[in-house]
Amino acid sequence: MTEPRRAINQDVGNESIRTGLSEESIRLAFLDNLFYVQGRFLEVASLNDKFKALAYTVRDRLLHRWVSTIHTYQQVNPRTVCYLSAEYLPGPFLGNNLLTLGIVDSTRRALAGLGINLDDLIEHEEEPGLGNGGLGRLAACFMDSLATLQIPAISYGIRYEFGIFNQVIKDGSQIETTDKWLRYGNPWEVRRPSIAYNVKLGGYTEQYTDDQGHFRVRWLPNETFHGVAIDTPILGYGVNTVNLLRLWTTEAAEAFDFHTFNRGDYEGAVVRSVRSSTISKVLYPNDEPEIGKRLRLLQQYFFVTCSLQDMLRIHRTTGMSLERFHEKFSIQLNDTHPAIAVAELMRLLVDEQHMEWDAAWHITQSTFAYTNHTLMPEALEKWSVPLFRSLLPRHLEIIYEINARFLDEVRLRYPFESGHAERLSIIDETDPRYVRMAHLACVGSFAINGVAELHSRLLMETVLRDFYDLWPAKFQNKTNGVTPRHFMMLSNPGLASLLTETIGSDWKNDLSNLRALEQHADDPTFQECWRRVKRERKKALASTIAKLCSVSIELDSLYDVQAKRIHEYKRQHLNVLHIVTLYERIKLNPGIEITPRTFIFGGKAAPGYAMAKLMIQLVNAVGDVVNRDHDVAGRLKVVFLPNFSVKLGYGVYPAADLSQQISTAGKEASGTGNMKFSMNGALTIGTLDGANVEIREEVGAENFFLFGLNAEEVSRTLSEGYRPWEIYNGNPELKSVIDLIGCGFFSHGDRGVFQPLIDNLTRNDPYLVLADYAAYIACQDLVSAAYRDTAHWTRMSILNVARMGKFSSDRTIAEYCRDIWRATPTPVEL
Ligand code: F58
Repeated sequence: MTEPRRAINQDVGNESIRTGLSEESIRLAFLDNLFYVQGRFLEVASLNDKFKALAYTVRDRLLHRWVSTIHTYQQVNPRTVCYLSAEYLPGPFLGNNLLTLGIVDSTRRALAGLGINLDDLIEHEEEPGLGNGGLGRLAACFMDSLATLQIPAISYGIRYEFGIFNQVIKDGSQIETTDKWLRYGNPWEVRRPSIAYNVKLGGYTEQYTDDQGHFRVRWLPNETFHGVAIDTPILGYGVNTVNLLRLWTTEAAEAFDFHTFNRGDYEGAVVRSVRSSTISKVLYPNDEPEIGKRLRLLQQYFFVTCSLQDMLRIHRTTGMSLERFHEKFSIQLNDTHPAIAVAELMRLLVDEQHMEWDAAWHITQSTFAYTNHTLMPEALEKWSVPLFRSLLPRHLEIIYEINARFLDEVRLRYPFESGHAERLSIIDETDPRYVRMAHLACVGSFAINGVAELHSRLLMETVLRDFYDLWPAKFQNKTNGVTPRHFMMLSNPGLASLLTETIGSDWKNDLSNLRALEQHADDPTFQECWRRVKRERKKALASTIAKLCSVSIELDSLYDVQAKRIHEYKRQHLNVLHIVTLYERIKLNPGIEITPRTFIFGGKAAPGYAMAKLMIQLVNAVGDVVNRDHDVAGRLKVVFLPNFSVKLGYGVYPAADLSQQISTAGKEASGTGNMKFSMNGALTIGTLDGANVEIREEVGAENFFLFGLNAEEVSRTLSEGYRPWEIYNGNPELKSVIDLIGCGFFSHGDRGVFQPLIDNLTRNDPYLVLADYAAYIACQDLVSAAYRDTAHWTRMSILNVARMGKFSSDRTIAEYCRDIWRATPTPVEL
């Protein structure tokens, strides 16, 4: 039996086993945690017991740095960035924390000494799926960069009990199941019962005059509950800075409502407490906001009020006057989901702190900055005024007041023009009236930014044009980035080692140093190593695919990957049209020379988005036929990887040869998957959309496969009366592909299954799939030819990686710090 007692309170050499980083300390700490936290001996411990024992061991070391960080901040009182986001997708923590602490190797050896394989424990971890896609993942990349750049920051959000649903593919269709990520406990979080705030809801407001004769308003809610903080430490790479991910969970203010209980309504009392505890239960699995979802507005208000109350508490501890709140904090609104914060901060300052309106408004407008992530008009959040009034009556009054003052300013600015006030108003005056959250965010913020150059320009020209005319200086661009720690070092250690051997390790903290690779791009020996790394990752992905999809794939085929949320504007169906085109070409001409390809898809569809679900069905239906057909064996395979996640992404990005970024130009705000692929040596086939434009600029047009209409051509085509039917009839290859799908060839003769999709494409085609089809196919033919020239392909792959420096989230965060937050590094000594 392994002796845990040996470990208790022991020091190893001059290290404490709680904090030491040596192999011996880690091994003893592991056994200690296994026994005293899990109550287990090694001999009977399950994989999960071992995972948690290691996680606690690592967490101790994080907490050590956390204490030092807090201590430093207490002394320095630095300016602090507060990131408000309804979503976070941090991925699994274990591997990353080992990496940032620099103890991967010592931990591996410590465990090996106990007969445990570290990779099994890393693989075991279930990730928090607290987000839908790009927006939540961006927030996680930002946390890593903020900590690595030593910027004091708190990321606030919601600790959903159930994250994004698990996707199961049954008979080719998506089935959703509950994500019970907390089932076996979460070793990374620290619950803070003493950091709890009241959250009020509903009721009405009342005017009164206070003792000093001031006119005031009070809010008399009909419900109150608690938000409690649950913290996760976020350590920067190679530094001691630990920032906070502070997520709020709901708790009934009382176990149950005694007042109601005493009146004999036991059930009513319990129902109330159950109702409030549902607020942080589940993440909305949509990639568009759902108008009228009461619970969603509740969630937004819930996490915003807890976060602002928390900032006010922290601010009080600094001894600074309330008038200087905006000097201490800069608050970033991650899209409009937390935009209610503008009204809530006003309420807290005016109603609760009894500040004058103008002073409070000055603080509010100096504190907030707003990031927009979408141009799609249907995705701009708005709440009906009646719903808003029923939940947040005081906020509605405050918004009306903000709006009245704002519209006065607008009328002064445009005295003779009609229409501006109506278009800019925070309230949309249609029946029923709506609160436009993007307008509230714009009015309440000192800075507004898009997430790629094209997106920021289109924002200024289209959805926020009137705001841009009014306040051009507020507008900025901050092109997204992703963290190279997660998406290169952690997920592609083979590539990371090769890079470090070749150019040294400076690239890890400054990705622009990858440029030094350029001089090796044509070196045959280096190219050989480069291909070996890629091949290893392709092999690993092949075995994942064999396990998850029971499909065996050819290692030498071109891995052609599209992994992202399923949406018509992202055009997974355009990808399928290409697959069917190749399939038909082989069937018609079996001897045809074709570059062998494996098409890999991954991504979830919103449960209520029928067309997206049909697109998943189409991928699987085509895959079923293609993968079984002996005529194409060895040349085409199609797989749909179920339940795409950050963790699966770690296996996918490094293995890809080709990255599909084929959205309709003008629709994808930025994209970040495009960066992850390219950073790992995949070449991109893409449109001039989002950050693709800048990726192409950086890597060079000759190393990027561009096709399709640009954003201006897209809007012109649509406004001139687009007729997809004519394109369908005018292109025989396209027609025969669509007809093959339509005649039931991929659906056991059932012509009905894919008819809605075909009708949509041939009659309506809002995302111009058919308009771009011919250009896409021609471009894919170029890809196929290019892949056959191995040395040239490898050169392009190397140059892609070498020129990706711009797309590190460290660069993005440095720009936010400089241009928006005015935040500077605060180093922490241990
Ligand atoms: C994404 N938005 C953009 N929204 O689509 C993508 O282009 C961009 O790269 C990324 O943000 C980061 O800037 C996105 O992921 C959501 O998932 C929201 C979830 C909640 C409802 C509204 C959409």
